[in-house]
Amino acid sequence: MGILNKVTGVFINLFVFAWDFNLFILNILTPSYKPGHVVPAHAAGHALSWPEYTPPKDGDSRSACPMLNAMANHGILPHDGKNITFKDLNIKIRQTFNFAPTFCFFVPKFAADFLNRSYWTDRFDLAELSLHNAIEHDGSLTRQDAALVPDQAKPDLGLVKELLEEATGTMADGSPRLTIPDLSRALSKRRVAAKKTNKDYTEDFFHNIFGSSNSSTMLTLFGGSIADLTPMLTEERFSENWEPRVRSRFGLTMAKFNATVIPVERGVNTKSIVQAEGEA
Ligand code: HEM
Ligand SMILES: *[C@@H]1O[C@H](CO)[C@@H](O)[C@H](O)[C@H]1NC(C)=O
Ligand SMILES: *[C@@H]1O[C@H](CO)[C@@H](O)[C@H](O)[C@H]1NC(C)=O
Ligand SMILES: *[C@@H]1O[C@H](CO)[C@@H](O)[C@H](O)[C@H]1NC(C)=O
Ligand SMILES: CC(=O)N[C@H]1CO[C@H](CO)[C@@H](O)[C@@H]1O
Repeated sequence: MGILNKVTGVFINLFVFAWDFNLFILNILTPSYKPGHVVPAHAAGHALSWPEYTPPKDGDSRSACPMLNAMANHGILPHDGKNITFKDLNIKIRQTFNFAPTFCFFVPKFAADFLNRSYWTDRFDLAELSLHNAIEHDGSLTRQDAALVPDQAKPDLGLVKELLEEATGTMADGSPRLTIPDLSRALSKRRVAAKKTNKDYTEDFFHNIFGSSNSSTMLTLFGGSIADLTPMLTEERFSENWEPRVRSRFGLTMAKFNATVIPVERGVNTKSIVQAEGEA
């Protein structure tokens, strides 16, 4: 990347963070959407009704990201998962998950950059997002490490089951809920297990933060609801009558999201897992 591109990149990021903070404040000042009204009227999933689910067919492109795969499975992104514009990804994740426009620009831009493509004009296939150590990293909650299972397109149902079983909280209706400490514990266990089974295991602060932020969406947008996370993580399917649990007018900002991510990552304690295994 040329120096001009780098300088432009820094300015874009500063602009996005300032914009994000403004939206964070606007969200405090404006009333939230009423339940049932989070997904906009012209978008798929409006009024709690999602387009039909069709599992991926042979040859369809899928990624290491359960939520993007689910969007393709419901035809919100092209069902074959191919030839998607970065700009369309921005619009679709905003409508579907009520992420703030800042986040919806930032992540696809980040993906375009690591694929050496233009955010503004180029296209991608879902599988390309699984490029190792770009966003995809070792120690994920729903995928075995890429060194062991190179095709990251499908969830590992054993890992998903272990994750869902960590839930100790309860939803308002009494059903099980994944809490912040549950998620920290699940990440700790996965990092210890991945380190043991994958001789090429790598971990760094940057990817740890990615891991905890990616998984923190389960607590924010899904409210930790195991009933909603089960179809999403096992079949990559939206549950009936689902809508994002963040109802803020300007969507889930990065600033607000950080309030969940940081405690999750701070709660990760791989030492205590190793110690407990040693004693057992
Ligand atoms: C612009 C869009 C996005 C891109 C490029 C993207 C990309 C990715 C990638 C590459 C991974 C794999 C990381 C790993 O190795 O664990 C991932 C994981 C994940 N993503 Fe996304 N994602 C996007 C949007 C979303 C959205 C909108 C949600 C939630 C609503 C989401 C939720 C998750 C979750 C929960 C994981 C963790 C799965 C695990 O630990 O196994 N992502 N994402
Ligand atoms: C991707 O879509 C564009 C615009 O519809 C089209 O011109 C192009 O041929 C498509 N590429 C592939 C590989 O299908
Ligand atoms: C992008 O370009 C960089 C620098 O030229 C190169 O190292 C990297 O492998 C390229 N990435 C992809 C996905 O092509
Ligand atoms: C959120 O936290 C990440 C990592 O700590 C940081 O890079 C980013 O600037 C923060 N974003 C905002 C909008 O506060
Ligand atoms: C939904 C979510 O939190 N996605 C994050 C996954 O990790 C990448 C790594 O940069 C972040 O950019 C995304 O914000």
